[in-house]
Formats: sequence, structure tokens, C-alpha cells
Amino acid sequence: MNKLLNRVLEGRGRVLIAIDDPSLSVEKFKSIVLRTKDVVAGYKIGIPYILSHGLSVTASVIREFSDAYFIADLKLADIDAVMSLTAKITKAAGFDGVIAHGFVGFDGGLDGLVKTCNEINVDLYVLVSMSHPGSTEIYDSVIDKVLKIVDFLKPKGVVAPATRPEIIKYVRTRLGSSYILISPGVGVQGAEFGSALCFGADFEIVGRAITKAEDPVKAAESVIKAQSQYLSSHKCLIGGHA
Ligand code: BMP
Repeated sequence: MNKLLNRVLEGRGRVLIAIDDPSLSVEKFKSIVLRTKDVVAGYKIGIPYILSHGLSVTASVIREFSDAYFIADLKLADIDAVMSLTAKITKAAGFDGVIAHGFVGFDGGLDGLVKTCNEINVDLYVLVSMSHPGSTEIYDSVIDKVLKIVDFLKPKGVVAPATRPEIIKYVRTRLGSSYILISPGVGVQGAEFGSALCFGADFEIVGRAITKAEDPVKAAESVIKAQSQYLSSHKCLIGGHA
């Protein structure tokens, strides 16, 4: 069983907390993980946080909470050799997963990365569309091509936007239930908590609505409550979840 899905089976909520803002001290980051690791499924750490606090400091937090699940959101987009090197570095730092862009293409790009991730046991998540409006300019117009690549690659999961739930539904319908679908865009970006789950996502990525709250633990708990309220009061896509 996959470590992330296992954490849900053990009773944690379908939330991944996004840690991006460098102004969040390492002490505060640690205290958020300590106090939410039995509440949420995992953590997604972004480039601004890793660059400003350093990989070794980030790795030391991951090491301290080795039972928790951490994704390195590096949004990889490079040739296979370079992305594979980066994946190996994230593995050495203790991350369980890494995110790459889907538009990079298969041959000489994502093919090498998925092979490396499988060898070193790192969960690869491929972005197929993004949550900001500009995603419609390029990403969404090539989504069928990106999904074809994903279908061929068979990564652990995909990233699709809560801000355009019809995309989540489309991706889930096209790819089926074997991919873990993680979705950003709930909370500060406008989508309601629970809405991405309702349209077929497995996890909602929540950043500022939790990390900027006065009490991040209470905020995480109320996100999970709001998710279940949304799910019980709407007719949702049934049976799509990984
Ligand atoms: P917030 O909940 O604060 O808006 O954070 C959203 C998180 O999801 C950020 O870490 C961002 O990098 C990520 N994200 C996103 O917002 N849209 C995407 O399309 C892909 C992302 O990874």
C-alpha cells in the first residue's frame, strides 16, 4: 500500500499542507508538522521554502518526522538526466514524492524521470493543468496530449486544479482510479474546501488558509470538517478515488 493512501486509511484527512512562505520559521514549520501529522495526510514543500531555508534544514525536519509524508514541489521541467539527478537529491533529503510538469514530454524527458523514481521509490506526480487563469492559454489546450503521456508513463499521481473542477472530473474520467489525484486551488485561490474531492480528487492541497492562520492546527481541522460537509451536501463523483 502506498504510504500516502495508507495515512488516509489510518484516519487522517485528505489534506496536503503546502509550505511555501519562507517567513514561516523552521520552528513554526516543525510545530505545524508535530501538531498536524495525525490530522492531515502530508505536506508539500515548495521551492521558496527549500531555497530560503536550505535543503539540509528542510531534510532535518523531514528526518524528525519520518512517519509523515512529504512531497518536494520542485515542478521539474528539464531533460531526463537532470530531472533524475534532482529526484535522487530529493530522495536523499527524505522526500517521499516529487512533482514534475507534464508538458516536458516523454522521450528524453519524463520517461527517464519515471524510471528513476520507480528505481529509488519516490512517488512521481505529474502536473496536467494549473490552477491560475493563465493555464487555459497553453496547458489546457494540450491536456489530451499531456494525459496521453501520463497514461503511458504511469506515474504515482497527477496534479489538477480545484479552480476548474471540470478539469478534475475530465482527468479522473480519462485516467481512471489508479492515479492519486492531488488538487491545489481550494481556500485562498477561491475553490471551496471539499469541492475538488467531490469532482474526483483524492487530496486537496491547502497552503495559506492553514499556514497563515493564527492556529494552523484548528485551521487544518476546520478544513477537514468543511470537506466532509461539502461531500455530504453535494452529489459527488462516486468511485473515482485512488
Ligand atoms: P494556496 O492554498 O496558498 O493557494 O497554495 C497552493 C499551493 O499549490 C502552492 O504550493 C502552489 O505552488 C501549488 N499549486 C497551485 O497553487 N496551482 C497549481 O496549479 C499547482 C500547484 O502546485
